[in-house]
Amino acid sequence: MKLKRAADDPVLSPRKNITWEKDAVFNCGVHFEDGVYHLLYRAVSHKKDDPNRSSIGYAYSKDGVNFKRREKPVLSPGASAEEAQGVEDPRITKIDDKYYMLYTAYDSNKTRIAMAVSGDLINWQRKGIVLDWELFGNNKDAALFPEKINGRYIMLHRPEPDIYVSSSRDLKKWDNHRCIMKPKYGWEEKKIGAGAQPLKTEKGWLLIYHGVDSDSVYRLGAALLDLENPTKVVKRQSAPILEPETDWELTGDVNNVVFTCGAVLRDNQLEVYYGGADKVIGLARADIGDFIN
Ligand code: BMA
Repeated sequence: MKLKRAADDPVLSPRKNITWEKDAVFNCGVHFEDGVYHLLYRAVSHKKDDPNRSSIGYAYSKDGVNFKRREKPVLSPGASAEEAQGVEDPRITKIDDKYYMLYTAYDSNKTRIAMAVSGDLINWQRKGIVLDWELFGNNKDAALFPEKINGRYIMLHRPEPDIYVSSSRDLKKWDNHRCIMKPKYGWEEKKIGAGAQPLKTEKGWLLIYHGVDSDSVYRLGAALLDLENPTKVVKRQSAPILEPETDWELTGDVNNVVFTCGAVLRDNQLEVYYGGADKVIGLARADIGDFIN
């Protein structure tokens, strides 16, 4: 499987007149429902003595390409000591009638996984840190599965350099921690991490993830996890499905990066929203038919 860019240009770029997102908009979670694409994206405003402080903004679209944005962020940094330096990389999952956002809480030293819950994707209630820092150290790249499996909620996360799965009865206490994927191919030699929220197919959970090579180039890859036992990797493609090629993927705030936090699957059409060089948001698509069969 290979992703094909929907256009030569990004679908979302920073709004220069909006302070909190004037310098970068990138890594976004996406949720598609009733004909509307909802994006929750990481936005950055650089200040000379305070670079790289992230908020999370909201955008929506009917065609998946032309987005309208809210004036204000839906989540701002600084609500707690853990989030003092930013809220980053949101991943969205709908379970029953609630939306869950897992995001990175950054305090300028440690990264932790945090959760927020919403009924409308705009008003979010913080639920705090998901796994104690003492358990895994720095952790991020977390995403929830859209349904319980064997009565338990399932979460992907990434203590460096591997992808883990943990489960929970109540979304509060997490256990059954299992490493499910380690770096394997040259392009993911340094580390891997979950990308988009897991997408259900009849052949397994489709996982679009990122891999980082020894030169810190970020690429995207694809794997399939067993439907009933998502700790089992059924398939993993050896070649990346997307790598930095366009100017806006090669050059930005962090060069040579394609990084996803969200994708939509409609029939066999996969639509991946991704950050280009930590600066803009691009869209690329693929037919997953050959990959899952
Ligand atoms: C990762 C995350 C992402 C970022 C990537 C490349 O560690 O912080 O938000 O896109 O690095 O800089």
